[in-house]
Amino acid sequence: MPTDFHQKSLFLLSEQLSARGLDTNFLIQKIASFQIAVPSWALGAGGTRFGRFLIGGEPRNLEEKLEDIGLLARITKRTDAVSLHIPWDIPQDVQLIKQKAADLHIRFDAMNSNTFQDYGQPLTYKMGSLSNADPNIRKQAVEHNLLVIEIGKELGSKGLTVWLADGSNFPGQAHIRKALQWTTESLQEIYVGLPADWKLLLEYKPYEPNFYHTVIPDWGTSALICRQLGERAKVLVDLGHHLPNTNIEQIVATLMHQNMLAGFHFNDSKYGDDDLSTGSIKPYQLFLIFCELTNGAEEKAQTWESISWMIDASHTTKDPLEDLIQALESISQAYAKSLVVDRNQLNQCQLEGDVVGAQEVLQDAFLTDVRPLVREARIQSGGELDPLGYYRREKIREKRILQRGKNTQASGL
Ligand code: LRH
Ligand code: MN
Repeated sequence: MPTDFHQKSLFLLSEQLSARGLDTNFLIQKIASFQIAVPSWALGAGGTRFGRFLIGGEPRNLEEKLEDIGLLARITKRTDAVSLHIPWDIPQDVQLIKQKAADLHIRFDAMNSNTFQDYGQPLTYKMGSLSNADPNIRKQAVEHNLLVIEIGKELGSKGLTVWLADGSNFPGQAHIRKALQWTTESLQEIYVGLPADWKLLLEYKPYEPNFYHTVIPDWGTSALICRQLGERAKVLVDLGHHLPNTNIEQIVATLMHQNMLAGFHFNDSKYGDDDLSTGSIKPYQLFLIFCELTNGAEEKAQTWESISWMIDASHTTKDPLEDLIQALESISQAYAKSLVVDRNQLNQCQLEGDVVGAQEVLQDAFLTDVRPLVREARIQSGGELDPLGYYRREKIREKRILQRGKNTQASGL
């Protein structure tokens, strides 16, 4: 993209925005400071039960994962952090990993525990972890989470994300109330082990890998448990963890209203927990979610700084790094579009019951091409004008294959 095209489109947009009383430079600063964490488990080709097709040049260890995130940070300026998953990413040498991350200007966002797989621990999680009827297995799962906190403390993380696969596949298999009670008691032991400046992000999911009941299936169950744990326990919203046609922006508004929104796992989906590229299927929903977020923060329902922003995706057909470049871009665009909503006009319409007018205000913002703003925020931060173009022009994947090999497989899903 010729730079002058960018300049012209930015000039036209800033004319449009100042006509609405919006300060382009203020918006560019807001967008530039909005950083999204990248998951350590989404740097290789993701698989499904029907197969996994390697992409070539996948990172072979945590150092190489940090290199890939460092590259994304440098060319997009949309990410400055990694979210690690334990045991997939246990640092063999903590000091080396800290130095590597510091050299790449990457910080460690929330840590993720894993009690949904067996990876050589003494007792199996087949029939559940924190909710397991066997107190020894619950104890093992609690200790795993406390270990994850210890690793995170050394790396400078300030959060623990707990997602439980726990549940059942058939009626009668589980005692639903006892499973909930055991889960809550186990989480209380974990919460007690949480450093005072950490938060616990409790992720819900309606189904998969269990297909009859899941102990924490929805935002309400997660919120009820968080209330019992304490004020530093809040609800993590993974966009793919909702039954079809769920109004996710209303869930976000409700959680902000209660100051109980921990953060996001951004992705998109058509049917289930598809973990597709954010904004690739339902961009208007993503925009509406950001409208609730920016308005909730402006009206002090919950502070912007208290919310964690992370991607959680799986790449079965795309190059993981290209997919992440696209996701970072579409999240930034949804945020930018929410910033250009004419709030005064919308509030007026809501007060007057002008339903048509209200939709006009929202869609005017959604249909505003904010790409010049996001581009300008990136280049003012030292990023590439066109990160995807740069990635392809520089043949980064080809170079990774030469350096790492064609059949390397990154740890993760
Ligand atoms: C569960 C989930 C969770 C992660 C896993 C990789 O579906 O969203 O956040 O632990 O994906
Ligand atoms: Mn998730």
